[in-house]
Amino acid sequence: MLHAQSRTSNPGSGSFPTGFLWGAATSSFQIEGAWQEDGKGESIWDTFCHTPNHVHEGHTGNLACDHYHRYAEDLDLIAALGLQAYRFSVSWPRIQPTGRGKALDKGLDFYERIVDGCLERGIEPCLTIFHWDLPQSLEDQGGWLCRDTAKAMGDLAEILALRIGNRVKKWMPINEGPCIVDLGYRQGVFAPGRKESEQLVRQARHTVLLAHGYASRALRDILGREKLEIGFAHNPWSTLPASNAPEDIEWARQLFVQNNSWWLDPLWKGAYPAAEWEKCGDDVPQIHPGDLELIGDKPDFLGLNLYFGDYASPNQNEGKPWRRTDSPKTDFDWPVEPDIMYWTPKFCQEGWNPAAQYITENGCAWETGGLNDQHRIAYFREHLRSLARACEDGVPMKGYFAWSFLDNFEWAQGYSKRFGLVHVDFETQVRTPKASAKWYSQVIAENGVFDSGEGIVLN
Ligand code: GCO
Repeated sequence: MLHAQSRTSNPGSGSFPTGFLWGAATSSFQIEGAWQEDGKGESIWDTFCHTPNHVHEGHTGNLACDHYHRYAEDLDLIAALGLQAYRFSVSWPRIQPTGRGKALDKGLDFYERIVDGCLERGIEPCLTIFHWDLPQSLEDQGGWLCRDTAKAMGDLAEILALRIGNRVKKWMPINEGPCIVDLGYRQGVFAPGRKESEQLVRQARHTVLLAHGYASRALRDILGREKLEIGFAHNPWSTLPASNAPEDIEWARQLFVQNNSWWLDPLWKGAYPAAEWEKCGDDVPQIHPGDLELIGDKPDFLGLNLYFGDYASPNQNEGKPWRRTDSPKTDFDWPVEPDIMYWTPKFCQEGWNPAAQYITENGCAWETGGLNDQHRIAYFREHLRSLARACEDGVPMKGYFAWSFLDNFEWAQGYSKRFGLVHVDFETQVRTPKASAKWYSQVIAENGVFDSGEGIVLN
């Protein structure tokens, strides 16, 4: 029998600050389908799925959850569940088929309907500009190794600002830089499937940061800085203290700050981490004058996508972080470590002091229980309890987005991993809220986690 409870943070009161924002998240490629409709161009994920042996059993995003046609029903469901905010992304090639030039009205119309549909239902639309579905044509011209891709994303931000900017406050130009770069350009397990040198991987990271910078500048110039909350939705490598001993906490904190400095220092300190930079010798990215000023115009909030973490102690495993084997594992084989929700926001606050933080994603893939998904409920319960403690300790945590609203296309895993609060029958496209959706509605209504369940127990 395995229990997953926070190992190093005591259960707090479970209540959240007044005004805390509760939502759920999705992304365009994972739910929309309609891959060739209304002039949409192909994205690198279309190409990747259509190339044999890249995605589980050859699954594609061609239909996905057919959200492109069922968005109204989906927004009704979001409203019925009592969600206060909906985080979604736009498909760049649906707006600009080649990633450049005139925008397609039909593409923009679709996102305008989403934004207005949210507002009509009292839901705050929160927009991710780039959640990985890069126009193939931009990839063909160099993709994230090419500065022009970053500039093009600035143009896309301008297009969006002009059409729907007056109705959207929270924007996240980039979702999960590390996945774009490490999985797409280093390991090649995500689109576009490249396996580049470390130097080029660093170059890609710089371009992604630059894209965040250009997009943020366009939004702020057009819409006014004071009207916006621009965030960076980051998936940090979380190191957690193996115990509450001060030396373990300090060790985990140092490792965390070091491991995430390549991404977060440029954004919040306007510079790459000098010590890490020196370790690269000549294999550093090319930077143009002004780049770091552009990138370093601080985001208004840090978004954290948190799923699992590793433990660390200076006295164990030669100081190197390790993955616990005695924690329950989700269908993804990710260990369940509720401590991430306490320590990660705290370490981020200590490392970069963002003005605000949101959990922009958190959730688990579990088929166990089907619609009666008690494992998922337990996962959310334990993670939210830890998060409540981080709030009580003073982290300026403003909201939480469950991943995901719907079961959807889980990238290289295709439809084999279900993260949804709402079940999708991919044959019929019928949506059915799981027990976790109802449980989450209650959390939202009470602005806290007050059920009496304990831990996650797996037999
Ligand atoms: C991500 C993702 C989601 C994934 C989720 C589960 O940003 O990694 O935003 O697209 O589906 O993380 O792997």
